[in-house]
Amino acid sequence: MIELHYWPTPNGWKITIMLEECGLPYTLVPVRIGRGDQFKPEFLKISPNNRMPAMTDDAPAEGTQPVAVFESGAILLYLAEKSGQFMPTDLAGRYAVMQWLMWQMSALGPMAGQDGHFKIYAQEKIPYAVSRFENEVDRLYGVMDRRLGEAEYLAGDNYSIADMACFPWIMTHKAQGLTLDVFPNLKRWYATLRARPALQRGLAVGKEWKASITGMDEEARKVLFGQNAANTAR
Ligand SMILES: N[C@@H](CCC(=O)N[C@@H](CS)C(=O)NCC(=O)O)C(=O)O
Repeated sequence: MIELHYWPTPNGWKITIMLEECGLPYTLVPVRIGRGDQFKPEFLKISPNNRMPAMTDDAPAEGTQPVAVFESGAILLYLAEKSGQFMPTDLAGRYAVMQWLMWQMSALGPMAGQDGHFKIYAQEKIPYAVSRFENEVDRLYGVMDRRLGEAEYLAGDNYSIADMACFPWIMTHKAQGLTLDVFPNLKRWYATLRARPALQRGLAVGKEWKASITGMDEEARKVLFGQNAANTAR
């Protein structure tokens, strides 16, 4: 069984979306990132970067030992391999997925994350940082829009883990004060994915946990911001 260490945030949703899409059974372990669960020694054993999501599989396809995986992109690849779904088997198709997945992990996710940080969470609003990340996210939306003007999905004709990785980071556009109206192909893709029942189930996972922690409260701010090597080596 897959055990997913999870909190309902964009990087977490990528995995619940995939699990719901591919139908693999799973259980959840909540990682209350605003309360510091990401620093617990038992979590660090499977996720040395202090970040969720992370997963274990006690019934892997090979060997008898459980397999642990951290980094959402790696988890998506693992689940695609285990389920045999949402990843083409031919070489060109596989690398079409892989390149857009790497693009999400290295560009869209981190840049949209920083954009959200400086616009929404930072108490001091720094104009240079706000415009730097907003411009970069705008550029990345443009890249995606051009790609989705030539293909239905990011990797071509078929919905894949690359689309699942990107979706939650496009979903944040309204909160970040961005619009999809100027990106018609991206808007079409977004609406198509939004209508998928499995994706909606994935987004609903753990919704009720969030209600117990009121957004970015003082305690969460202390835990999440200002981390460095010294204060995270517990
Ligand atoms: N590259 C990582 C990023 C994971 C990540 O940043 N997770 C956030 C939540 S979306 C987290 O665990 N934050 C806890 C913290 O900042 O201490 C991945 O894609 O898995």
